[in-house]
Amino acid sequence: MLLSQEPRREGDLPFEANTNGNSATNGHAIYHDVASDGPAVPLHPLGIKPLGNLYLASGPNARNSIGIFQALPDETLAVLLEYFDQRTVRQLGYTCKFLFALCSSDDVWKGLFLEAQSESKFSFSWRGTWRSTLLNLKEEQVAKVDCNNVFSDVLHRPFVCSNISLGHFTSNIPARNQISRFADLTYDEFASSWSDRPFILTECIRAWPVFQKWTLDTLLKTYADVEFRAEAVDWPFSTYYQYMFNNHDESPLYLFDRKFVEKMGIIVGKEDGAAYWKPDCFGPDLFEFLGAERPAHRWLIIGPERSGSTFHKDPNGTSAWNAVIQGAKYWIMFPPSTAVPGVYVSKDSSEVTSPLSIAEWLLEFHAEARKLPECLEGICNAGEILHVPSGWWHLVVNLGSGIALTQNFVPESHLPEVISFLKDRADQVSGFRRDVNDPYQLFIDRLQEHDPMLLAGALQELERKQERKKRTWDMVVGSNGGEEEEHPEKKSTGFSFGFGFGDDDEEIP
Ligand SMILES: O=C(O)CCC(=O)C(=O)O
Ligand SMILES: [Fe+2]
Repeated sequence: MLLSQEPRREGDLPFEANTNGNSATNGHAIYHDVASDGPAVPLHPLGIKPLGNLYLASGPNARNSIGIFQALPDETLAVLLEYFDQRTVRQLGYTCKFLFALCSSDDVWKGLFLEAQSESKFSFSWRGTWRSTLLNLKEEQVAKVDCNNVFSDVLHRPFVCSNISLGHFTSNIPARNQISRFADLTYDEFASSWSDRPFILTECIRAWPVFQKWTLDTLLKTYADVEFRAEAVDWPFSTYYQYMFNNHDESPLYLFDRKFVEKMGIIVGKEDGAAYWKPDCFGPDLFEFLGAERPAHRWLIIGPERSGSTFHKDPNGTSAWNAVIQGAKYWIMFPPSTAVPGVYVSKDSSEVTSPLSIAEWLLEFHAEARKLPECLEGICNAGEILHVPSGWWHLVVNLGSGIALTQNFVPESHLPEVISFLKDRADQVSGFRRDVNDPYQLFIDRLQEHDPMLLAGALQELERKQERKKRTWDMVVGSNGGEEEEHPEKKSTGFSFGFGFGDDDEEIP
């Protein structure tokens, strides 16, 4: 349980400390998680404390004043709030200190803001929090209520998560976990030895013009009015820039735009005036056979410190590269069949459940994950590019504000996985235009048209794999009928495994 020390004196709240210039810690009293050696956490801006502090407190408990709501745990109150409209949340917050603290939760206001924007797009100025932005409140208009008799992990935890020091988790990477680093690789080296392993190339993208030209400030000058997609919203870059440098979100809104080439009017490829090009080492990308019908494949990624991507595998069995133009990213990666601590995958792999925020995963599971022999970790700095092999799990977090470019591709060595994915996981295929009805058949037809030998080889490889898998299964269940009685659907004759290439270990119980 998180326990923090009491404020040293009455009114030792950051907003007051800031005005009197109290500064060794920038006006923030340091709270320590005394139950572990975890990172220090500053005082909550409203003075809210973790529940553990209640047992040391002598004064009143604000929760005693919430009337009928006392019957509900904090978790339920937080969920209940999601059903209320703006006016109700605001007014409920004015009734007492505990409900003020609850109704000030910026997660709730983020939800209200996004809902309002989806109903009708309105113009706004970013004002540091979702609540102030939606209510258009200037700093001096924001109510500041001292909530130091509010004790709640539900309310305190997001604050802890948005203030963790990332360095605590991303430094001291054990030597055996380090992602390999090279200046560059040839395609032959990639194809023969590295298409199944993550690596970082330190020189390969330095010649890209965008590496010299793009910083957040130059992008602001050139593209201030261009709207980019950031999760559920399209914001002018000038607004997103303001948000980046003035937010306290546990999971900051992440700019992830797949139409950036068109929006920015840039050229991609090795031709005059190009902004950047595909690195040679990854070789041909077989989804190029799909032309305009290929699924979404390249993104501009911009985000502040702490933004990033929670654990996932890339879509459709593709591999990817991710190039950092400004900033630095911490990566933690696992091979396809690893059971990653804190990440729960449904039987058909269609659903992945993990802590909502990167910070929460780092706090709860990083130490355990780091001990797994399959774990790989690394920091990809500006001017470097990282390879994500097909099917690998990865979590990525920005260590500072930054810009990156990413592209998904299908190298020859992973063609079987991609064919298998499109065929056997049709319900999980993503990124294709709506009018592409049968991505699997389309890809097979295009491969047949452009490179029939390659297609034949991939299909043979899939058959061999299926045969191996069937043999393994027969060995596991034995050849007598005993098992078949209990699992008639798994009879060795007539039972189809499909290609099941990508995650075979997940499919054999
Ligand atoms: O830069 C990042 O946040 C990682 C992006 C990523 O993993 C992806 O695009 O699939
Ligand atoms: Fe990814």
